[in-house]
Amino acid sequence: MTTLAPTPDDKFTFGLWTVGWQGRDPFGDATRPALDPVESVTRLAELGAYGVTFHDDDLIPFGSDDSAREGHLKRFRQALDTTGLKVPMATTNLFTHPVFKDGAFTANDRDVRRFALRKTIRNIDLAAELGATTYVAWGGREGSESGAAKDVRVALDRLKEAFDLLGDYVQEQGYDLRFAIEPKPNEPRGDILLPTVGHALAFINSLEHADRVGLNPEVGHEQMAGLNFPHGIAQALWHGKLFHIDLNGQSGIKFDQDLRFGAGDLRQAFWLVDLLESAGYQGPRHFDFKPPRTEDIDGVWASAAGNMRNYLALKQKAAAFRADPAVQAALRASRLDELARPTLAPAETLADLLADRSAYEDFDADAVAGRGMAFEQLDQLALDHLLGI
Ligand SMILES: [Mn+2]
Repeated sequence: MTTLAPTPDDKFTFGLWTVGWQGRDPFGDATRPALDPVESVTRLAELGAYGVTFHDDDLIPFGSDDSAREGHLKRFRQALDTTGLKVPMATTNLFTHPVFKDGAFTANDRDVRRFALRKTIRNIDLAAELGATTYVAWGGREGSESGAAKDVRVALDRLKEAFDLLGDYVQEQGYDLRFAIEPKPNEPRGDILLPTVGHALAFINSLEHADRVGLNPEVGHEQMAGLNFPHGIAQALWHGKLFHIDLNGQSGIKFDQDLRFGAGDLRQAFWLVDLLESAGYQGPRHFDFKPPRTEDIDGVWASAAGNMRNYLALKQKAAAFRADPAVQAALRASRLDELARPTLAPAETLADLLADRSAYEDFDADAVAGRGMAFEQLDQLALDHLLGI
């Protein structure tokens, strides 16, 4: 067993809002004091992280004047310089201030939409200056609680308008920056636009700067909709759209738990790490979790460290699973190699298929139906590896 101690080479990143969450929820007040972003940067660097990410308001409280803004940024830049932590991603808070109660880019109020664009562009400038190459867009309040309140087709026009304008801006400025849309089915709105990976992938196709827009899927968000997260990630990879990823834990269909990665559905976490590592995903392994409000500050850092430890442990388990000769035999028994073969032979045509009597007229469906797939044996081997048997 090699070390489970993370290093910057592992590309682990954390949002300032994760460790900085004070534990305020819809039913209770904060259980922890505010955390200075400088302390977060310092502690995360000590734990072995590669970088930090932020919403504009995490770093610069909403409404700060220019001199206060510069003061916050100066301290943050100093902390980055001292620790060597990177800022690979940034995003905009378009959900906390009451002005965004009906959304931002799709708010019915036009002046709110214009303000949201200006707020985003201002933080895009900062993101580019700090070296970020991904700009995440989570449409937390782009949605509704009731039917007539939101004309969804028109709202999607406005959402496209926003991404087209932001793409124009980034292109005009010459920034090396791509957008990553983060789907979520609900919470805080009753229903949110672009609720799943699939909805967002389809939407991106309609954008003027489609090449510059991809996804930032979050484990818990897909699982809140009962979906298989590794399947969603596999499809995002297949489309070349996995620009970034939010790792955390979720126990089934309930409120957005934001548990540390590895908590919640451990089997999906295993298959996710297996997928990311075998697919050669190069982006940051970004944790978007919330240390539960039961924890004091020591618990916050224990929770943060647990994310990275669990990822590295699952990476070891997945590598051992793939390298196991028994697994390789089981994969063949389950005909994964056959799935990889095109259904028509090289140079074979559709006419050839239609003329192939063995494919239809002489095909013995009952005999073929009798073949076992041997998936249970394969899956048990995975579970054995995961359990360390
Ligand atoms: Mn979440």
